[in-house]
Amino acid sequence: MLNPETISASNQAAGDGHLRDLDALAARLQRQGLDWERSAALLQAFEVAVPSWALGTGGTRFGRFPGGGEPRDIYEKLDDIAVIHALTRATPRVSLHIPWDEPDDPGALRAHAAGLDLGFDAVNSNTFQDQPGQALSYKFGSFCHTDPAVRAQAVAHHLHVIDVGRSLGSESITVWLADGSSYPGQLHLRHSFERTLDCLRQVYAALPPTWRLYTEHKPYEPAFYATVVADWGTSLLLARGLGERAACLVDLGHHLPNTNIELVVARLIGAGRLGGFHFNDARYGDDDLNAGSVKPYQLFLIMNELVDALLAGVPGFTPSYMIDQSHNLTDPIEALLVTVDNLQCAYAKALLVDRAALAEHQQANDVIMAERTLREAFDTDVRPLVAAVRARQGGALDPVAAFRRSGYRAAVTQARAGREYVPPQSL
Ligand code: PSV
Ligand code: MN
Repeated sequence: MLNPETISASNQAAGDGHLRDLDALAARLQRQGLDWERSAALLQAFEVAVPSWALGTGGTRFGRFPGGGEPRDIYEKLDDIAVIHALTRATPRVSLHIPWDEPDDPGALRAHAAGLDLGFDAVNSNTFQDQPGQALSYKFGSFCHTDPAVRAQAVAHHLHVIDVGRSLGSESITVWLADGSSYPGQLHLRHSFERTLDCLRQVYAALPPTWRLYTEHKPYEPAFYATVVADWGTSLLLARGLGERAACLVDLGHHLPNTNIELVVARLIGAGRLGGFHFNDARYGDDDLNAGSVKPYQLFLIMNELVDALLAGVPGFTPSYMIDQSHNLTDPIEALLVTVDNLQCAYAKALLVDRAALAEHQQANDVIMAERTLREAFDTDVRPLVAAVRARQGGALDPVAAFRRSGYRAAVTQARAGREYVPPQSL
């Protein structure tokens, strides 16, 4: 665990400069007539779940370069997530991958998490790989498979994931399917979708009453010709075919180049089916880089849709925010700290959009002023506000600085020596 005194020492070191920056920002927002305290309160409510698979160094199919002190089991992963939560006060939940991080004793894991002030978000199933001892292979798909026995095995896996999630206190399951075909003719395009929907219906029927089911679309990889759940339209068809507690999960890396993701988000909100996010960023495809690192304006525009829906009170708008990243070159804890900060900054900027002015400019077809209203918020340096909101809750003004000051990585590098981190097979 992180020594809380490290955070206060780090905050003290940054204190003077921070207060001057904060005063300047507060004065500017006041001049603009923006409600600073309201934005701060909404920003404070912003939480994002950390994926259990992001704490060890990731890799590509070409190799992996491990770092020191990688967590060797799910307990140690939770310890690392607790550090991220202590520093940011924004990551109180963990999204677990089954079977990568399947607990031997879910009750014990839940207690360990509670002791760290953590809970569990969506559980993630995995029918995109074969596991040791598995009776039937997913080589040619899971829910879309032509063999009913494979489909039954995949459904049984999902019921098991729900069971594990239930004992951990999760309330949702995310289903990402690698199902699809790599060559024309390999799969019957309509029938493979129908088989997938049929399996999902069986999973949906087994959902506990308070649970939600999210389907996550992805255009290609590993299926290169036709993925069954390739896009948000298919994901929406599935959600509508299942029932009210099914919704669509948007992974920011799962779009073809130039896709207008904020428009996808707006459509799903409009349809009442935006389930949640896997935040990350990408230059080429499913790069799994830190959210906001490559396309910060896109992230802001997505947050703008979310804040717009929140403030408008769109019925049924309760998206789950999660991260899905792979940290190949950086310390995973530091990368996640940077990510959370980037998400908070983008969200804070979206909260500062003058929505009344924007609506007026849109109504008047004043393109210049409408765009300028968005840019005004995007160009505001909100870092002092974000830091202040974190520090108010006992977090760090500068989480990466506080983490480095804590010596945590060096300590776990010693403590975790001897037994190696076993990475999940890379995707
Ligand atoms: C698939 O690329 C994905 O985005 C899904 O969310 C998986 O669960 C995750 O990555 C695993 O790395
Ligand atoms: Mn994902």
